[in-house]
Amino acid sequence: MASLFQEFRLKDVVLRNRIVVSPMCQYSSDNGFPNDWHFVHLGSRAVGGAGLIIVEATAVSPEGRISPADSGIYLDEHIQPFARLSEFMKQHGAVPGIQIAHAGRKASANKPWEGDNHIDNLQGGWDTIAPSPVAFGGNLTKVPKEMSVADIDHIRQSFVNSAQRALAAGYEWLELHFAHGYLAHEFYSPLANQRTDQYGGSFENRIRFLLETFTAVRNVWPERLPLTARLSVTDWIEGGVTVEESIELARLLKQAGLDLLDISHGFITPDISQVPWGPGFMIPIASRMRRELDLPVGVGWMIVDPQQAEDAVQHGHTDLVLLAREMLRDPYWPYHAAVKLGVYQAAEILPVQYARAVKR
Ligand code: 8CM
Repeated sequence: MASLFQEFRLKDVVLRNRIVVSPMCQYSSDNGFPNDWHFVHLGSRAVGGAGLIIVEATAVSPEGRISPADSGIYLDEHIQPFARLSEFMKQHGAVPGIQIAHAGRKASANKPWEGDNHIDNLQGGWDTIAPSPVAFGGNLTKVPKEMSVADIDHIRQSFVNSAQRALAAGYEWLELHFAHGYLAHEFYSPLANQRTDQYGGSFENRIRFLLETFTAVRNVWPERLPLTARLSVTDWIEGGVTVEESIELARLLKQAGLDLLDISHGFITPDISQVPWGPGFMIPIASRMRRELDLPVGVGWMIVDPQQAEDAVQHGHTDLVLLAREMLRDPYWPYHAAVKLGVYQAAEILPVQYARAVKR
């Protein structure tokens, strides 16, 4: 059996394989509510055979949405429509996960296909908040309001409340979005955090929001279910966060109960010129972190070829492989990967309605 198709157990959750649908914003919600688009998008990928499906970055508060069309889990009314999604994913053998997020200074933006730029408050945008009053730059020119300690307490509690709603909605895997230049990463990176209080300056202070938020969520998220975090482990820029620092941060998160680290990178500034783009370029970093931390990891980025995914798992570089764009191209990527890797009875990856008609 290919390593990619071996089960993966984490706490009380068992994934049928190592293939994960990475959280991908659909910019298709109204006031945070997921709808039929999300049902089909996520449902198709459950039918397609993924082991774990992580619902897109879902905002913990309205002003934490990247765009007005982001999904959110900041109202109790959101629970039921999210439950409809998780139930279908479970029926088709996928574990339903969800990523909860706050976009910080990158919030209040247009959809990517409508410009990706900040929306003026007179046109439906809103005031953004962040650790420091420093704009992201590029298309995102709004200067955020510097968060007070009361604001920080409030957002930490919003993460807790959203985690409880995700649990009530049947999700079995929770990921905290600590990456991609959004709020938590803005605290972590000196490129966005210029605070002089207990939340800025030293490494210990810059990680305080992340550790406190993680710990507060861990206190309400059941021990039996995985709690993970996606971290931008490097900013790729002089003066930004480094893999070495991130190993130290992950060590502290592990002590606080982190079950798996979802290894990502960058996007704290619009300058992505130093990112070493290429197929599976994050795999070597994941491999190092997995080894040094002795912690399960997942990794994505430009993983397209089933053999590359298989090698990454087989050689112990990663526990899970996250696919994003490639899953948009092909919701049946797990089935096609099984055929390519010569998995016996690949058709059984498909639901019975399809498998009976498919010969291999
Ligand atoms: C959009 C495009 C590409 C990305 C993204 C998003 C939105 C949220 C996020 O990452 O975390 O990598």
